[in-house]
Amino acid sequence: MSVPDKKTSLGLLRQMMVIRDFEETADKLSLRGKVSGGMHNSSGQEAVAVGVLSALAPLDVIATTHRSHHHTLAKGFTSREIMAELFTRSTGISGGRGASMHLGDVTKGHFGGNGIVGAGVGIAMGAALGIQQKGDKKVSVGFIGDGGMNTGRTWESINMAVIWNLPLIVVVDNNQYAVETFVGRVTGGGDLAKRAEGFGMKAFNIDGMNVLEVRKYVSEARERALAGEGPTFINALTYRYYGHNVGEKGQYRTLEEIDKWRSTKDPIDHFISVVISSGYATQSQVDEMRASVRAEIEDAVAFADASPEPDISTIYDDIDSGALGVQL
Ligand SMILES: Cc1ncc(C[n+]2csc(CCOP(=O)(O)OP(=O)(O)O)c2C)c(N)n1
Ligand SMILES: [Mg+2]
Repeated sequence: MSVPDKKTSLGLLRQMMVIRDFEETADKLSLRGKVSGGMHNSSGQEAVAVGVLSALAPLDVIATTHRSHHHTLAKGFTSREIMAELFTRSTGISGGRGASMHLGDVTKGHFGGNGIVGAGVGIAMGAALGIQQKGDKKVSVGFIGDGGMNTGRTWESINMAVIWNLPLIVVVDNNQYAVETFVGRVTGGGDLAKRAEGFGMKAFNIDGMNVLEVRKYVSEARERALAGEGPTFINALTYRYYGHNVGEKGQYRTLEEIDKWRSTKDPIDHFISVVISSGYATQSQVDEMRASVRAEIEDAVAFADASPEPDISTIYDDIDSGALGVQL
């Protein structure tokens, strides 16, 4: 795997560190009641988010899931505006009206997270249809969890993307569990890429703990989509380090399993060794980077804490009353 230039590589590393620190900080704040409605921690899954988003152009579209802080940070939204949204403050990415599961900004190509398992691919497929009809030079990425792989809407959407040759990339952020259910127990045929191939699309099972591998497969998928060669399916194998949602006490996997993934496969540790062996940074420079990330997240928390709650008069902002057919 060829390593990108120094600036790009250090950017990838820093972005993964930002996600890890953001999540571990928000997790603790959630347990202290600061995060409205709880949250889903993506620690362990940084390479999927950063690999995908670093291969996209700024206005390419994403639609995501209930676990979306990492995708949203990697898309370029600030830790301040995302932390403020978790605190439901007016300075948040969704104006403080969405909280953790509804981060989004359609004007910047983020078609949102949502709490309906499997919905992200359908939303991204619709966006891809819009892109095709307008003739835009963009792609749409639908993130989905392994649990979402066994919902009907997902495959209906994939089928439409294939027959209409849409510029869609489906990325399975496959952390191997849907709440307490191991993916292998509920996935007929086992091999997700083969399943997608059966729908007539290019499909790959890849290492979702390796940021460069994710970036490479998504770059190639994007090139194909822009060349009019249609959708691609990418199943990125990764692992979540914490419970399904904050506070969950998992009894469905062993501590040894978690420790094995963390100690041998961690995406940040792995990429630090790549950056150091490429001569792009010394260990002490990596430590400095970590300290600057810590300062950034502390600043985000202070910003969120100091921000006001949204005014009640904004409650219907960003809701399309025409689409709902009602007067708001
Ligand atoms: C349609 C639907 N069914 C069930 C649920 C309840 N639910 C919430 S998260 C989840 C598991 C999702 O697992 P996965 O797709 O692997 O995503 P992950 O949580 O691992 O990121 C379930 C079943 C839901 N929110 N929506
Ligand atoms: Mg999962």
